[in-house]
This record gives sequence, structure tokens and C-alpha cells, in this order.
Amino acid sequence: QKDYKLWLQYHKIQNAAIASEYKSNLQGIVSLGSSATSKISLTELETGISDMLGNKPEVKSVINGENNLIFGAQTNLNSDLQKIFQSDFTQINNEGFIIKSVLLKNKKQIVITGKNDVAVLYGVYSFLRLMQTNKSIKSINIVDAPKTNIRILNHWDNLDRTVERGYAGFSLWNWQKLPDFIDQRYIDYARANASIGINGTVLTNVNANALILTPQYLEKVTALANVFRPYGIKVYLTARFSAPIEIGGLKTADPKDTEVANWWKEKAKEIYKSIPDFGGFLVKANSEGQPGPQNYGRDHVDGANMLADAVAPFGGVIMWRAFVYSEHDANDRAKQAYAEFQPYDGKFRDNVIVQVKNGAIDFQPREPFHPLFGAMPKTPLMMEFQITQEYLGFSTHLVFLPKLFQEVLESETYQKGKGSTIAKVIDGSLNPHKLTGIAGVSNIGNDLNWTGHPFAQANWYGFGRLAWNPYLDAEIIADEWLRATFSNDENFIKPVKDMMLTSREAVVNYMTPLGLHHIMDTGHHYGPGPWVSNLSRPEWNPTYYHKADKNGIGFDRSKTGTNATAQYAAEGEKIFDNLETCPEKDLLWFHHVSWDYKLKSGQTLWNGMALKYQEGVNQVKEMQNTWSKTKKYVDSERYKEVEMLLAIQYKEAKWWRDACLLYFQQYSGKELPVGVEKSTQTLEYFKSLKFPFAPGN
Ligand code: BDP
Repeated sequence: QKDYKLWLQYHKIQNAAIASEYKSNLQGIVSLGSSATSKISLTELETGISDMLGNKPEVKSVINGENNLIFGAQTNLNSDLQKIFQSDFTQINNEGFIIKSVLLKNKKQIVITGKNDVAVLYGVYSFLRLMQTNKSIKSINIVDAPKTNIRILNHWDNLDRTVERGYAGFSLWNWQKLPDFIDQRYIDYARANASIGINGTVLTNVNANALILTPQYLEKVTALANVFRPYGIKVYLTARFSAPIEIGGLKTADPKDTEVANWWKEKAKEIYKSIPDFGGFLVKANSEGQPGPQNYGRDHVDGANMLADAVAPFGGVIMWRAFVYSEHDANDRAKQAYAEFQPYDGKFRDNVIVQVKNGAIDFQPREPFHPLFGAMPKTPLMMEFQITQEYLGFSTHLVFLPKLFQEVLESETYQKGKGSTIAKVIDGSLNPHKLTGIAGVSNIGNDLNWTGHPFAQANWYGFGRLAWNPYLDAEIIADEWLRATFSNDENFIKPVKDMMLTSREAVVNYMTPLGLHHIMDTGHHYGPGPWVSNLSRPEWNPTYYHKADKNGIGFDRSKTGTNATAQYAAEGEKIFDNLETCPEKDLLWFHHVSWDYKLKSGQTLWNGMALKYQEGVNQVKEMQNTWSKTKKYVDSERYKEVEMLLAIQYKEAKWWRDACLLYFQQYSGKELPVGVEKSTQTLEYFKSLKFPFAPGN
């Protein structure tokens, strides 16, 4: 099965000139280390190179001759090599690597090194990527290091192996067979993650189950940690705040209670005894019914710091989520996380990092950036992206998410004047922090191809690459991924890359153009449901978000409305607040405007919106068209799968267009403009659709 191999296909190199350059530069491989991690590096190089070149380079135990590929950690280098790399080593952190053509005793060699074996492994994958993308290695000189230190997947995996918002099968973690049965998949998972620089994994759902902290489960977690360790991946768990009651037999989980604090200290000690490099805890507290410090009249700082003290002696961290919105204040959900967390700036322990979703609501196809970024200069904040496509068509729609991630990372917060981008908040360059990080809610399950949609693999890949370097361009990521996954043929790369790069805008257009948001059908979030208005909490209803009426549409978050714009730095606030300067892509996020409002194109809002929906549909049609020409570059299985999926996406883009336009038309009272196709169904038909089979019901 081809797509099981992800981006590690190591296709035979077709370009003869490149292949012969590689062959002449890679006559032997020399490993300077003997750790489990070095062995992984060696195997990876042997497989990668022999698959790509068709013959195995000689593996040597000592450096002899020339044109060898030598790899090893700094301490294992001989004194000549130590000298050569002396100044490069000062430029990299513990996880950085160097790949360089050098002259050693007058003989040409390529060396991959770093401060430890895991850093070298990253260098090895980077080297293999160069080959997979057919780059020259003749005179290679790369010094690279990750810009964030926690690059982590968040699995929303439940202990019964269902995955919350997971669309690629069941959880990989087979708790029943662990710890004694090690599924090969755990190893393949670790390898794939290491190849893109991911160094942590939270195994369990943020809606946590305390049982994971019992000895029976910890034994299983330990087995996974042992598998992941040589790949540089640390294991983390979610901590259910009420665990001291549920599994500890205590009467309370009050963070100020000494018995409670001691219980967590003992628990931490117990975990670190079997997992000495355990990463720490991710916590969702007092959010959507999860227990937390507020149940005891305490606050997030009390809760986070109590847990932080428990793991601090062992070097653990607490990732405390800022995804909160109280049911007692539904005035504007978008304001709540900021209102609650910003005043805590500087109050958390050093080993706490606050995890903030990219936008203030919830992983929409497009959201303006979360106002907390840059607004808590004394607190490390980590980014939470969602790789799984909860609001973006599950694993049925092809949407290349690095475009979305990049847009967020490049967003200008203005917190320290122009140039204060989110990437700089995240990597600690705006305000220096010891802890930095990016989390991605995983899209991985036990489907044969890991992610459901073959192109969803690119979102896992792209997440890892951006976590390593938040300044990377989505186009480079798409390019690398396509070459490593499918083919280096330019006739394939060019159109398919364009297809990937437009796919994100397409989904925005056919679901939520011009700043619309959260109009998905409720519960499962699949398909349109702008009419839904009967849920118990006002802010769970789509009508709360679009506020369509006879006069117009959109959520007024400007000064005349909820004043959410005031949560941004002055310069950003001004831009969003003013109808003239507010980017049109965010228009209805920040403003309620009339159906006749004139867009920059000169169109009325109604016409412009209808045309956007149509444009989204047209873009998917174009994606189908592009794909139909790729048959000769892609194996028939993946070709067929993507073809079927795009056909569904096209059908559903039309469904979105028709359902939304019919619904909003009730308010606008206007005809569809020329160029927008009319629905063949009624609004009642769309409202009647039910999805008992959609995960998340
Ligand atoms: C929402 C999901 C819900 C998650 C929640 C969270 O609908 O399943 O539990 O976010 O992030 O997007 O905690």
C-alpha cells in the first residue's frame, strides 16, 4: 500500500544526471555512533539511498577513501571534524544540525552532525529530503535548527479508541494489547514524526479521562514512550483536573488543598520513575464542562501552578489551554478567552505555557488571529492549530492547511509596532521565553493511509515543517511534499501545487466567505446549518454568529457592537474597527453590514457574497480538472481515491452554496446575480438533511 508510506516513499530517482551526482557523492556511509537513534539514522539512510539510487552504498566502520556520507553527534566526531564544525556548532541549539561537504585529510566527504543523536537524525531526514526533491548535494552547506522547542501533536484520542473530531478511523493506541504488544505502527508513527521534526505527542483527549493516570494505563504509556524515545519524541498526557477525586479517593481537587497538591506530586514522581523524559501535562480546565480550579473558587493560575510545581522537579511542563468561554456570558464568545487570561500575564510558573487556538472562536476555515497573541508579553504562549478538519469538510475535502497556518503566523499583531507577527510571538523572538511551542490537533487514525484523505497527509507534514520553522512558505511545503509523496515531474508538480495552494481559499469561499463563521450544522459540524437556532447555549447556534436580518448580515464586533476589536493592539484595532480598512476577508467577522453595502469590487454585499460561493464551487471544479490530468504520475489507487473524494467535495461545495444562499436570500430578498447557479432543491430540503453517520454526533 503506497499511501501508508506517507512522504517517505523514496522513489527511484528518474533524472539520470542527478542520480549519477548522488552516486558519486555517496559511495560509503560511516556511522560514528552506536545508540538506538544512530541505528535508526543508519537504517534510514541505507533504505532511503538504496531505494532512490537502486544500489546500496557500502556501510563502513571507519572513515576511509573519499565521497562518504559520515554522520554522528558532536562528541563522536574526531578532532579534525570537531575543528571544522566549531563555529557552526555555536549557531545551533540542541536540536539543530549541520550538513556539509568538507575536505578531510584532503578527501571530500559529506558530514551530518548535531549536538546529539536526535539532532543528527533530523539532519539525516533533511538530507534525504534534499534527495527526494532532487536537489544538488555536490557542495552542500546547511546549518538549520528548529525555532520552537515544543513541536507537538495533540491526539484527541479516547481510551475506547474513538477519536474526538477524528475522521481517519480509530485511535492508533491499542490500550488492550499494550504494553506487551508493540504494533509496528507505533514505530512507523514515530518515524514519520521524526522525519518532520515533531518532538512530542499528547496521547489522550483534552476532554480527559482520569484512568490514563492509573498504574495499569501508565504501564502502557511507558511502553509507547520507550518506542518513541529513540526518535526524539516525548510523551505527554492530558490531566483531568478532578483525577484526585476520581482515582485518588480524595474528597476535593481544590488546587490550594495540600493533600491535592501532594497527590499530584506523588503522581508526577510515579510517572517519572518509569518515564524519566515524560513531557508533562496538557490541561483543558473549566471549559465546555471540564472540571477545573474554578469549581473550587480558584482560578487558572492556581490550577496551572499547582500542576507545574508537581512536574517541575523532573523538568516537566504544563500546557494550559486558553480555550474557555463561559456559559454565563454569551455577549461575545470571541472576547472571553482574552478577558479571562490576559490579566494573568506574568503570573504563571516558568514551566507553564499557555496554549491558544489560532483564532478566538474555534478552528474556522478563516478566523482573524486570536487577540491573546502578543498581549501577554510575560507569559509564553503556544499556538494550537487543528490539523484534523472539524470545520473544513472532515477528511473528505481536500484543503491544504499550511496556507491557513501561514496566514495566521504572518499576521501582524502590532503589539510592539509593525513587524510583531504571530510567528515572532510563538518563537519567542518578540518577547524572549525559555518555552516556545506549536501544537497541532492530530488528523491521524488507524486508516490504512493514516489520515483518511491522501492529501490530508500534507497537512500533518506541513504542520511539522511549520512547527520547526514558522517562517516557511506554504508553497515550499507543498512542493516538498508532492515530490516526496508522488513525483518530481514538473508537469505534475506545477498544476497540483497550484491546486493545493488554492484549496484553502476554495473552502472559505464555498463555506464561509467574507468573514462568515460557525454556520456549520451543529454537533458534528459537517455541512451547512446557518438556520440552526435551537441549541441551549446561544453561542452554539449559527444564527448567533451570522446575525442575518432584513438589514444585512455579520457580527458587529466594532465599537458600535461588542467592541471585541479593542482587544487588539491600537493599530490593529483601528484597522479592524473601521469598515473602510477592515480586510474584506474578515468583513462579516467584525461588522454587520447592509445587503447593499458596496464591496471593493463595486458589487453589493449580496451579489459579492453569492459570487464568492459560486467561485468556491468553480475552484473545486477546477481542482477536479487538474487532478484528471495526473493519471500518469500517480498510482491508480491514490488516483482513484482522490478522484472520488474530489467528486464528493464538488457535490458538497454546491450543497454549501445552495443551502447558504437560499437561507440568506430570505433576508436579503434579492435575486442571485448573473453567474451564480440556482439551486435545484428547496431550503426545506437542505434543512431536512440529517447525518446520523457523521462522527461527532
Ligand atoms: C471544539 C470541538 C470539541 C473540543 C473543543 C476543544 O468541537 O470537540 O473538545 O473544541 O478544543 O473545536 O476543547
